[in-house]
Amino acid sequence: MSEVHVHRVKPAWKKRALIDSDTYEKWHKDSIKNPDKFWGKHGKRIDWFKPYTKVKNTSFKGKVSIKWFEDGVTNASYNCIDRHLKKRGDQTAIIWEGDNPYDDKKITYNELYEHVCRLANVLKSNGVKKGDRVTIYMPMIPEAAYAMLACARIGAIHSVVFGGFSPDSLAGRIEDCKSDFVITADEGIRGGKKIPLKENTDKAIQIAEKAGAKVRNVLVVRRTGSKIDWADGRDLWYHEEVSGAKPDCKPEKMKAEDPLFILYTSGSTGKPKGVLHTTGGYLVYTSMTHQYVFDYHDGDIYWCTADVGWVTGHSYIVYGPLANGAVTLMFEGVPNYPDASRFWEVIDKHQVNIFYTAPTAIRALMGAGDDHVTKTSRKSLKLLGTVGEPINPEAWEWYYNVVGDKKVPIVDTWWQTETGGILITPLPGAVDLKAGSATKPFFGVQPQLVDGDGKELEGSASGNLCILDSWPGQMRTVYGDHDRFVQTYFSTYKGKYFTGDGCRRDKDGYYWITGRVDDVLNVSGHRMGTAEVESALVSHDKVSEAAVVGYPHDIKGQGIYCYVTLMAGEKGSDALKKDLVAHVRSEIGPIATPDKIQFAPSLPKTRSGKIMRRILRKIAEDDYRALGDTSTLADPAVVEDLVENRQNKR
Ligand code: 6R9
Repeated sequence: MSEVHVHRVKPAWKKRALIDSDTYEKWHKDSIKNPDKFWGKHGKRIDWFKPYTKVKNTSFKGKVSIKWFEDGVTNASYNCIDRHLKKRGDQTAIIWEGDNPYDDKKITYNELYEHVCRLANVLKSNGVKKGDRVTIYMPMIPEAAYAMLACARIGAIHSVVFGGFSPDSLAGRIEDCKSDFVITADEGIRGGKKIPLKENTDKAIQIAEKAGAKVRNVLVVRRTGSKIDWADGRDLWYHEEVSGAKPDCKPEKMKAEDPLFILYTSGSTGKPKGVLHTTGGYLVYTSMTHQYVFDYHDGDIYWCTADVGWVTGHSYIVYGPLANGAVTLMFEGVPNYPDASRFWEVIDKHQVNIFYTAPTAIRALMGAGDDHVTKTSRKSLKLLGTVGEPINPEAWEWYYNVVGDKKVPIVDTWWQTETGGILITPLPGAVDLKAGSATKPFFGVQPQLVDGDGKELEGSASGNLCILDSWPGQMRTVYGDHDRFVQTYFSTYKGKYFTGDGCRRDKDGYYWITGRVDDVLNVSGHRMGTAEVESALVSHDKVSEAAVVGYPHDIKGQGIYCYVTLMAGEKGSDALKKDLVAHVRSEIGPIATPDKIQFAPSLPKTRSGKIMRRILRKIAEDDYRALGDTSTLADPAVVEDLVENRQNKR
């Protein structure tokens, strides 16, 4: 193993930091010893219409039940907007930077209030009630944030679907949560390319309605002004509706455990799960992590480059920052448009202090050459962050040395859609950094490493990462399927939350996430089940069977490698490969684009018919000399053909 590079906390970071190392140690200890007392105190960081008297009521055993602040009453939209108006009504809440570098605008908290209230009234007047599910399929424009907050304001549950998902994927999500109201835009625009969101929505509704769903209204933001089809009576123009709506709307009284949103995410089996987050605990946890992890000070300009279609956008573009009265930057575009300097130019343009992005973007920009970075100033930067996948030490050092000019700390934040907020991360004034390590648990978080049998591993060790007890931001259930929640997260290691990640703990107690140990791929930080890609492939006429595995990819982290067995009589060809790639893109979306397709006469299986993925992974990695025990294969000869025709020959 290469030598680990330690970056000690610099005096300048310590000076600015909200939390020093003694405070970190003390608070962490207190939070574990007496969670009721710790969170009872920190729960007050948000405003409550009715204060809670109960704090923690959680169990990871049996039926699993997670409740925080359960008798408190609050509202997320109120906390993100109204409570700031007196002090910072005229302060910028959202800086919007368009895809086109000449396109930008600022929205103050007063303006945010009016936009959100008008939209909330539009939802209400069109029959959306507390508890209803509203699907949001939007580009990265302020209206996406207004839509989320308007739902929160009236107690509707939003389900944001990433704009890069296909009509089929959107349909599945509309069906699953029985959502009858969709908010979208005519088109999105990213990197100069248009994305037909309304057309996709029309197709999705057609698919969903065939399966018995019913969508009453589609509210359409005019983004590009291109011509779109229109369903009279169903489709509504956003600008027309809000212009006639009242600019005030009372926030609904929400119990702490009333649902705030559903966000679909991929697991190792079956269809994407509707991860359900609730109101009080989520807001306490996201606002607290946003403040302390990013060391957010009043007046800082904060930029998270994620899309609101992912959990990072929910927690660290919208809810966490706005609950803290922060200035949050929302970017419509991509890192390399018009060119690879874009991120750094936006940092200079808006004087960004805190910048949070994904390793895949860092690696891609590192590949574009240092000039793109060094020609910009970046003097405003005070902190850098990463999220989404393990960051390799080389990329970490480049981010530190070149982007941060060796001056600012990097927080490598490990967390998941399910965790709601950051669980393992350095605090910049408290924890020495090691390139490639997410370092230490946040307050209230108790990681544990276990072996395959669930036995606890102590000291420095590698194993499967579990979390022993609940924290306020944790998901509460899989929407409509609590058994699946229990089964997925609490049954592998009874009584513990299993993350699905592998992890190493070093002698200093630092955590190093090594990636998923289940059948979940992480491609450019996007989560995807191998099973989803397989079922997309198998839905093609000419495919009889498919097995999908990940392999190491320089930029994407993981690439998608597909083994495809064709129907009898079909022949593999480059044209068919292209067709299969197009098919998967249309079934799931461009994020699932296969990198390699190998036609396989048959797949290696055990005698009981299970595909031996271990072998397929090895072959995809071109590591076929170490296939291990193949004696349990039903037909060992299958492997020879696979090795012979492998697509990643070095
Ligand atoms: C927030 C988010 C979760 C999975 C997670 C892990 C990987 C996220 C990471 C990281 C190493 C980090 N992951 N952050 N791995 N270091 N700092 O990404 O949520 O889309 O649900 O993905 O991403 O494998 O289990 P989500």
